[in-house]
Amino acid sequence: MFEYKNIDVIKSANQFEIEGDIKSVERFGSGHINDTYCVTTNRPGGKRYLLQRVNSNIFQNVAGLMDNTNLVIDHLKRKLISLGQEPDVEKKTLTLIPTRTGELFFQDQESDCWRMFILIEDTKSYDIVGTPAQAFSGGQAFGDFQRSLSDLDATRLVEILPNFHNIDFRMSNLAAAIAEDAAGRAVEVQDVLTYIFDRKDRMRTVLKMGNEGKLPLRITHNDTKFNNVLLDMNDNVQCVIDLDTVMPGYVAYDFGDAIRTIINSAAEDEEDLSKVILNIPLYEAYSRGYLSEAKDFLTADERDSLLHGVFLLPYMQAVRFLTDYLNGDTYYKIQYPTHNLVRTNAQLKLVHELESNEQMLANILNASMSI
Ligand code: ADP
Ligand code: GN1
Ligand code: MG
Repeated sequence: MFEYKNIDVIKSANQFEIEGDIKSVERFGSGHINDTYCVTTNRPGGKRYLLQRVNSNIFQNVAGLMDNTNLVIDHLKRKLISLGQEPDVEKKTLTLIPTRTGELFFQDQESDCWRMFILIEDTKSYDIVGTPAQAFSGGQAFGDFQRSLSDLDATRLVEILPNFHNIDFRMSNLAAAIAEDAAGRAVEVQDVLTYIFDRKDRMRTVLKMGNEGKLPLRITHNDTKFNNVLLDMNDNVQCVIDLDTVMPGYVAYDFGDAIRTIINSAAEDEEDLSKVILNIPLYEAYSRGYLSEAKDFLTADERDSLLHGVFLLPYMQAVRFLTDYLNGDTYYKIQYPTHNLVRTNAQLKLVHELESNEQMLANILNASMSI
């Protein structure tokens, strides 16, 4: 991949309507997909900005993606204003900074696309959740996000990554990766594949419910891992971020993906599998926070689907990491050659832990629904 020098990043940053002259650009955050930079200017007390190079290998329709982002942000801002929260609009939603020619993104000579947001100050995003209060706030954030978008016409959104959470699609990608074996790694992952294929029927439950017409398609976030919500310094909800995958989807996907990162006591790529254990108080807190916002709009079948999402999302994530490993690491950023395999095993250990505690997880979720 083409490596950007600071000077090139500054050049890209300068395409946007920022106030003041750029003092510095620095790498920021820990996402797996886009390259993110913090842009500081020399204006005393001035805003900082968040510049991102969108991963155009993954997002091939950047114009559609930016239209989606703009539409969603605009809808959320109008909602806040209608609730009398105008002064908080730049804190509680992302704000896009247009280019100096009024576009939503800038395409450079390498054909890479860049976009800019206001950097929301005095916020934190957590790769690993520490306290039930943080988990509760995260649940509120994503529940409120789904509710706030429930009256946005879904046909106005482009489906940016079709079949994103469709497990049949992910399994067929895995099968293709095994058949092609581009990196010659299939031989070393036979046990992992057995573990995955043993569970494939059960993991189709949400998709089956959807196909039977039991689950409404809603506008969902589709990347609800916990570092995609910003909390304030007191761990109250501030803002949902990373809107690249906002598309029609099932609520179980958002719920399951959030729980995937919250309930895991270890990092997504923990090598020591004995550390991948469940943090039940965080699960309970997220469930309560989410349902405090969502329970009134969820149907009975959607409520039933949530627990299936909890099993499905770490499983699907393992399938995706393993597919990338077999393909020779073309999708996720990696730090070392076996990174995607380590991630796969950590997700599957999580699936194992969830399966071993299924009844308790169900009981907690049911209790949270009746509060
Ligand atoms: P990726 O798709 O690579 O995950 P994100 O949009 O999630 O990219 O951004 C990466 C990280 O940057 C986030 O996890 C968060 O820590 C930080 N971040 C993103 N947007 C903002 C913002 N507007 N204000 C403050 N921090 C942000
Ligand atoms: C990616 O962009 P980021 O790091 O928030 C991925 C998610 C995965 C996640 C796993 C567009 O999310 O689907 O769940 O990594 N995003 C895309 O950490 O594929
Ligand atoms: Mg992110």
